[in-house]
Amino acid sequence: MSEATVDYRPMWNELGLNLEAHDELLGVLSQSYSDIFMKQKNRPEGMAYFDFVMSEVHGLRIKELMDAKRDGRKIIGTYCTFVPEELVIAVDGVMVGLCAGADFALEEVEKILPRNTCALIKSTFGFKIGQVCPYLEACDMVIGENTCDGKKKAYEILNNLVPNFYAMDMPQMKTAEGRVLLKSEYLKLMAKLEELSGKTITIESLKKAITIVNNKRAAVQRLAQLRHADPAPVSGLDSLLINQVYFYDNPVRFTESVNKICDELETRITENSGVYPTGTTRVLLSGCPMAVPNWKVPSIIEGMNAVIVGEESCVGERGFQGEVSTEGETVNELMDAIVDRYLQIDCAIFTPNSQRLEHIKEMAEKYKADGIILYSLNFCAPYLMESFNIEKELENSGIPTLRIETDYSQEDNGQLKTRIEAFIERIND
Ligand code: BJ8
Repeated sequence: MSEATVDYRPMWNELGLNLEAHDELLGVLSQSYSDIFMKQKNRPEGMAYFDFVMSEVHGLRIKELMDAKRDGRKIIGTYCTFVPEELVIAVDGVMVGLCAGADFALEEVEKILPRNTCALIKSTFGFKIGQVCPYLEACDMVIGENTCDGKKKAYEILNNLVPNFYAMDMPQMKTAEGRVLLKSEYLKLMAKLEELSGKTITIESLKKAITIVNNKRAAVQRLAQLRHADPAPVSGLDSLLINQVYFYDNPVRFTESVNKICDELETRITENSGVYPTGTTRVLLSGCPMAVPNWKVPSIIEGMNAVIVGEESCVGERGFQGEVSTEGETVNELMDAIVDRYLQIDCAIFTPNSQRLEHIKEMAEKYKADGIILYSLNFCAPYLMESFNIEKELENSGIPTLRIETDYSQEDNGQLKTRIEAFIERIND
């Protein structure tokens, strides 16, 4: 997305990218980034860092990953917030999120996956088949988790396309047996990471890694809390962007940059200044994760003089809540602490998943949301199924709620705009 002065093409070539297709992708991303983000008014100064990261997301950050590889560090790609970054950092590895938020090579993808697969999975395949994702190509190991049926079965196919693919099983229920399964999967993953890196995880390396990730989570949680203010000190779009960068950036540098912008937002709150006027309609978004560059629905909402005040999503509070205790005296005790924290993630793949509804209600209250938009990708059975009951429960509690179902195309823009506009009018009546 950059108007890069450095020529990264030799590096992209070395990674085996299709340079022509990659240029095309960067062109589209660059345009939508400037249309959606750079046109916002009164952005916090601290957003300059995240604009820079995005401008170099396929450039400087990839160079950093390649430098790390040359230093013998391993790059681990993931598709889910259930993969503990703590374990990767504890073997001095670098973890990167691989979920993609744009359609690519759709025609080719639909030759190997059913059409009625969610956009997030199709996009993963499109970026691989089209050879346009330098993160994926830089990975020494790619971890796929058995969460929803779509991912689970798609990974059987991805396994043939990606070298060093590692499948991780997942429980479906948060029972004692589910906990045992998750712990045993985390122990297997730990052993695999040790084997791959040639490093042994020690109590010291694991404690240090836990602290790094706890600090990163604490920073994004701090940002989330500041969004309770009216006027909102930062837009939902910029907050989402920070939450998306969470998955790509160097964790320590990211944490510092988020804390820096939080300092600025605190000053804004003290001065009663914000990005939108006081009393602007406040919306909470809840549902499927939004990976870069999936900004479609947030930009529609904020284009209608409403502000998004929180994301109940894995690219948001669902993914970042809770910290891992560093209290243990052995690696095994710390592994228990990791399992305890991760088992709190209220993803819709779990049954029952009543915790999620409670969390949505809590967030609505904490961030003073006037209404909630339940966002699901087409064909995402877990989130679509849950959305009916959640809508009913929220409406019964007096919280206006809108259920939407969409994908990564722009074809339903008009319809979404009409429905979201009507919803905002309903809230304001
Ligand atoms: S912990 S939300 S990151 S699984 S949209 S692929 S659910 S059909 S992404 Fe997720 Fe981990 Fe859960 Fe979070 Fe399937 Fe739905 Fe597609 Fe989805």
